[in-house]
Amino acid sequence: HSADAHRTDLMTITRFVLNEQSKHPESRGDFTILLSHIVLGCKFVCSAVSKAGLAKLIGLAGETNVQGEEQKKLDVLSNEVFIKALISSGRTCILVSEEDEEAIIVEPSKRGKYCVCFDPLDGSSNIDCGVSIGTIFGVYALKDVHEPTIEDVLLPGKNMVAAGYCMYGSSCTLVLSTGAGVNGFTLDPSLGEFILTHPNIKIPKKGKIYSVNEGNAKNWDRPTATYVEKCKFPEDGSSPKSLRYIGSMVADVHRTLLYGGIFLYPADKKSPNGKLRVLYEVFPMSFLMEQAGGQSFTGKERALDLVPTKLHERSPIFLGSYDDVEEIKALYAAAE
Ligand code: AHM
Ligand code: MG
Repeated sequence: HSADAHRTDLMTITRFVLNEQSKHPESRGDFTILLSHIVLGCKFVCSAVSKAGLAKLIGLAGETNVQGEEQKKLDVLSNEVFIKALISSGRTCILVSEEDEEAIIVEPSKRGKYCVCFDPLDGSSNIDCGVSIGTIFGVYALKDVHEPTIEDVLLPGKNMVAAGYCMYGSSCTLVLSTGAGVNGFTLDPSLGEFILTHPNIKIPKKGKIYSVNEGNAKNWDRPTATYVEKCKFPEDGSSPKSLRYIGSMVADVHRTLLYGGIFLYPADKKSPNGKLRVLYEVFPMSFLMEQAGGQSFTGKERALDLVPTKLHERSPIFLGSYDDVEEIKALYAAAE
C-alpha cells in the first residue's frame, strides 16, 4: 500500500538534493556536501536552542560556568559552529555572517567555489523567552576561487544558486530552494535526519494575513501607511486582514509562505533603509518567495535585482503572496 511506502521510504534532505543535483551532468556532489555541513550547523543550533532554558542548570550558554569560564551566548556559539562547519566542508571560499563585521576569506587549502551569506541565529529578541528563532542562508557560486574578494558576494540576489532557512520552533523545519521550487524538511529527532514533509511549497496567490511591526507606524512613509490602513479597512468590501507578528523573520516568513499574506519591514523616518540585511535576510527570503510563486519588493524594485554595495547593507522589504505584493507595488508606483 502507498501508506506503507510513505513510512518506509524516507526522503532525507541529502537524498533529495542528490537527486536534484544528478539532473545536472556537471554536478560532482559539491553542493550536497556543502548542504550537509549547513544541515549539521542547523542540527547543532536546534539542539542548543531546545536546551537553552536549562542553560543555567547544565551550563550551556551565557553566565559563568562552574569552572569560572565565561560561557558563550547562543548566537555567538551558533556562529562559531556554522563557520567551522562551513570551512571544514572544503567547499566554501567566502563567508559573510551577521555576527562578523568582516567577511571570512577561507584559506586556499580549504577552498571551494561557494560563498555563503548567513545569519546563524536570527530573531535575537525572542531567544530568552523561547519563541521561534531561525538560521537564514544564501549561497553564491564562484567561477574562479583563486583571488576571492568581497566583490564576489556584492551581487544581486538573483545570482544566488540556493537559499534557505531553518526554523527552531515547535518542530525544527528546514526550507530550501536550489532554484527549482521550494521544499520543506522536518527534523526527526530520533533519526537526526531532515525528512521531506513539505514538497513543492507554493504560496497562496492572495492571503488574509499581514505581518509588520505596527509600533513603527508613526514614522512610516505614505505608501506603507496607506497599505496597512487598507488591510484594516478594505475599500472593496472584502474582509479585513488578520495581523500576525512574531518579530522573528524566519517564523513570520515561514507562516507567510505556508498560509499566504504579506510580510513587511518597511523604511521609516528613523531607519530609511529599514532594518533587515540584504545579503543574509532579504535575499534568501526573497529567493524562496519567488521560487514559491510569490513576490518580493523593496519599495523601489524587485528585491532580487538590488545590487548591494556593502556586506551589512539594509533594505526595506515587502514579500509574500503575489497579489498582495502587487498592491503595495502599485501604491509605491503611484507615489513616485
Ligand atoms: P536580529 O538580527 O537582531 O535578530 O533582528 C532581526 C529581526 C528579524 O528576525 C525580525 O523580522 C525583525 O528583527 C524584527 O524587528 P522589530 O523588533 O523591529 O520588529
Ligand atoms: Mg538577523
